[in-house]
Amino acid sequence: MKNQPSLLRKQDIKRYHEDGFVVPKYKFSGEKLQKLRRAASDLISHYPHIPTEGLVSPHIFYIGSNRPDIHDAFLDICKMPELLDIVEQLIGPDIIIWGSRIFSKGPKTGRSTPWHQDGEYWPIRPLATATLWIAIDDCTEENGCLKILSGSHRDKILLPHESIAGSGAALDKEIHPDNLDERNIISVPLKAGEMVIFDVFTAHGASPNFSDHRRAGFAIRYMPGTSLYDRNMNVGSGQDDVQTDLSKRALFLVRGEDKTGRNNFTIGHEGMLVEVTSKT
Ligand SMILES: O=C(O)CCC(=O)C(=O)O
Repeated sequence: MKNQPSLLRKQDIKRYHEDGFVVPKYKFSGEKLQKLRRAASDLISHYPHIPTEGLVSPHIFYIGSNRPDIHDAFLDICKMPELLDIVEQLIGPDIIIWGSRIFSKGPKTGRSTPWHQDGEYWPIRPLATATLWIAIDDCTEENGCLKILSGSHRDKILLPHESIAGSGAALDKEIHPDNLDERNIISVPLKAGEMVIFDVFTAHGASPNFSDHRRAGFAIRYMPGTSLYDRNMNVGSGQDDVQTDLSKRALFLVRGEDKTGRNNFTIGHEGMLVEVTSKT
């Protein structure tokens, strides 16, 4: 992993651990950014019935699709050594890709992402994951860039979440505003190709897209091989409108080993059923 251009500096690693997130110097440009943009626009145009804030784990083949190439392109991106080098510095040498998602919010129509901690939704114990979120478009305050509650990961506790099912937001639960200290909220505007990495306990959200410009990002979920993806935990999809079965999610061991010896790497690799229950 020596001399990779993406390596985080000492102060970046410190920032991630202290604040719960970091924007690295490394960014996608040229062919890599083109590849991500092409894959995202192919995905969005090939699945017009799926709400664009909820294109779940496109790195896994969608059952019934005739475009495996789109899903392969996303898997290639998730496995890029530059990204794995960054993640290794934060979660250690044993790395499992277990999820990803395109969050694309159309001009004037893109929905809010309620304040939440990802750990509230995920069947991983001990809870651990670094999400690497890559901007596909320029993300600004106006089009709904990510907002992060700095330091909210530190105690490794999940704040109470309330159901907002049926509200039309991109997720179905939110942290009550009383639990969010506004002084610690930081907006994270990014240029296309830039990225932010945040911890599974870091509270975050985003406003609706009020602008004339799309705001799309690709989130990749990397968990350490010291955690178990627990297929017996009964968790919902976290969304009103798109359902997938998290107990059948495919896992990809991309570096090191499964230290738990209990993660299952065969389930789900034939493809994933993505069901749209309503379009809000
Ligand atoms: O892109 C967004 O609006 C939300 C992203 C998010 O919640 C996540 O990646 O966990």
